Amino acid sequence: MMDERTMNAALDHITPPGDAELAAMDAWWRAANYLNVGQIYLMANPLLKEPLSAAHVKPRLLGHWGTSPGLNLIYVHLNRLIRKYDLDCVYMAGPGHGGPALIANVWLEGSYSEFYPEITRDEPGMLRLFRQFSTPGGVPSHVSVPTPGSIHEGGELGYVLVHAFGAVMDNPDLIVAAVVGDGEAETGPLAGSWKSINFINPARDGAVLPVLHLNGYKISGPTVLARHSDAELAKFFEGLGYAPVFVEGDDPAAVHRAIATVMERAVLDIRAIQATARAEGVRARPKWPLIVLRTPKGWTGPAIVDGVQVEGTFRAHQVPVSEVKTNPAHLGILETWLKSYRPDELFGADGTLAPAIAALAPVGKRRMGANPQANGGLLCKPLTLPDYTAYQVDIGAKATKKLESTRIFGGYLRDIYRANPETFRLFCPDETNSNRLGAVFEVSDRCLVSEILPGDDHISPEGRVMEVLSEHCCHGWLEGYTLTGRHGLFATYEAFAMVVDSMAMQHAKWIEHGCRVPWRAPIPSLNYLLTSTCWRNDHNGFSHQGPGFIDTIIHRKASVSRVYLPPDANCLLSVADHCFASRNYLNLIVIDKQPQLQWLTMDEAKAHCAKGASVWEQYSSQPKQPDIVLACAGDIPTLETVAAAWLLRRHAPGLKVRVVNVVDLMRLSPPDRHPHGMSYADFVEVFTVNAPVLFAFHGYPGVIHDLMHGRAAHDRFHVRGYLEEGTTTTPFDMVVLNRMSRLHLCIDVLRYVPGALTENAQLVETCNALLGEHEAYTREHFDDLDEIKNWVWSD
Ligand SMILES: Cc1ncc(C[n+]2csc(CCOP(=O)(O)OP(=O)(O)O)c2C)c(N)n1
Ligand SMILES: [Mg+2]
Repeated sequence: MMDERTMNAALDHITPPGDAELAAMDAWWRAANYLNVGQIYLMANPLLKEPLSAAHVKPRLLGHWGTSPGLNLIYVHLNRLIRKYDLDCVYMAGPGHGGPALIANVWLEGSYSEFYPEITRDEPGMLRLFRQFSTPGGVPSHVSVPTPGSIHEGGELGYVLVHAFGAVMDNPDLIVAAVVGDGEAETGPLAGSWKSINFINPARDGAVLPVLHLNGYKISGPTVLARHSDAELAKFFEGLGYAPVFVEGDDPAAVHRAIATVMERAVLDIRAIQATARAEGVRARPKWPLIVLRTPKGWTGPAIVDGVQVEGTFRAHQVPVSEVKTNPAHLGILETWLKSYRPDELFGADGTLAPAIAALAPVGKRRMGANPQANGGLLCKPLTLPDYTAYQVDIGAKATKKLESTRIFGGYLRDIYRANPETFRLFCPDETNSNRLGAVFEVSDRCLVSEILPGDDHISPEGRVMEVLSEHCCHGWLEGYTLTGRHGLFATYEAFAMVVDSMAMQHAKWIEHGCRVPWRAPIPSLNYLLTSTCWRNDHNGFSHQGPGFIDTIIHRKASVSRVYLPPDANCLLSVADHCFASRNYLNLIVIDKQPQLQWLTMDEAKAHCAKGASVWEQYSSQPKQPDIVLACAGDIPTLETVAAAWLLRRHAPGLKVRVVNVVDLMRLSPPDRHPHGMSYADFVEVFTVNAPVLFAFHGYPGVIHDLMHGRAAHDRFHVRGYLEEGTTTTPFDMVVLNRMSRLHLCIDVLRYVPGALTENAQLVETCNALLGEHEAYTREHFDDLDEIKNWVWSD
């Protein structure tokens, strides 16, 4: 922690900008505000060379003015410090709806025109900049993927801090200035992410400078934090471990002066904290600076419209003066507003920025729009992946050995950590041990930059296993980490992955859009390992059962969505190796952590995973011309399916059964809907032309029907899966409750194969009797029948 002496020394170094520099900075701010308003309103006459007329105004007025002056103010002050201290700085706008603000600034600094040469730095370019904003064929209204310097869209509010903190992990020189909207600060994820400083090690990580922007309002109401006094806010943030500093005002000159000093001090504090930690080691959690900025919403915009106060109120949130095309008074307000920025002082007659203002921009990659950290694929180094086959399981006689597959995978993960000491992290809501991944602790501790007690297990500030009981933090940090070009894995209980459904959806949109922006380099995929699955939460019960995250991923664009259901350890290793080497995907891997039968040798697993779906001849009674295909995807469905095939061999030997396993779920899609979709020929090879298919699936049955939509074979697929039945019970009871047990599958097979029911009536009785026995036994002995529990394959 920085002591008072260091702090004062930092203060001594502050040299506030002089009057001339402040005047130039104010001019930059006015220019950015002007460009903001221009983007929202104008489709012609960008420099107001003619009197403003209705014809110059866009027919649909879109965009958010209210947040923008604050975002612009912060931008120009960061620029000063970037130049002064040669900072490696990225800007993240929590209120990403302030898209026109960021676009204005990157245009002013010149980076925009480098990415988009047609948007020149002159009058024609300015006009194109205005015309493209929020118009058909143009650019979106938020700080979206096409915005240079952005790795945070901020459309769905709440994630700016987690993205910022993820970006600075293992990025010692990076500072992310993260603007938090006061409305955004009310969201659960944002409110839950202040704690991220407990996981930032100043010796090896960079720093986040949060700027809480209290403009007082969200869309049409006040914000909670803005109505708290400074004294209350100081206590709140001090309690969280920050050193908050306050800037407040509505007089531009005074605010410029105040924020310049406060921001410079914050940067020096950050540097002092880092210098101390880097020289002396990390002794305690530093008190990181945090700026609270109170300025009016829609500052410098129209004060009063139609007799109603707009500036400084919620009414300034979006377009503060509307119906400009049809209301001459409003047109007049707009013209006066635009002219209040004195554009003739800011831009030459040709639209180029006045040299004294342009000189405020940092140069080259230090410009926030050109910082490669915000195009992290450029900085990305491939992971050094150990040979995954070295961790293979010797399965012995097939399907006779039970192992915890994720524990095997843990060994592989440990060695990925070892081989990539600065570019790989595991993110997990304190379930690393529970998920059987504890081998990573042989190489790295859990990270905590706070008090550590003698009894703590593998906890240190140097740790790089990120355990925080917040799925939002885990997901958001990993997003920030991968968006800046590094690699990782989010491992979590299956049911609680749905806590971050929406984050996954937003990130998928980002990646997908990124694929269509030519200058965005591919980033490492976001990898999920879901364990503790719905089928094996017999100990936790119903609340812990929910396979719906699969639904979330399959509904994302085919270019980014990948879902894998490895049935055993060797398949898990093969799938994971593929995922870790990939770019620009959301890779979902689902496998339970409990001891489970091992089906395939490593060579078989490799071949199976390469195909994504294949016939398991070794478990089929008649793989060539079957009466029925028993298909499965997921570990427990695989167990029930193979056990059903085994029962059928014994009790209905005349029945020809083919067992198929699907490890890559997207193979089921028609090839025109997903790049992994099986061709018709491959599909027929696996599922035959016309045999009925009984499909045991890990998740909700509708997923399979959904994926298969468009295949001619749809009608002959009968899917069993999770039916939202569960409780605290035995493992086998879970599959019984959901009617996916081997016994149910056997009865279903007889129903779907013509004539089989009459020929094998005895088997139906046997299955029903066993189901009855199961019911009675479990209710009496609280355990599964031995013949179920101890079942292994035998030829
Ligand atoms: C999670 C989420 N909920 C709701 C919205 C809709 N929304 C867009 S802007 C906004 C108000 C934001 O207020 P604030 O964060 O204070 O931003 P600013 O005042 O700077 O515009 C809301 C509720 C959203 N974008 N994201
Ligand atoms: Mg606000």
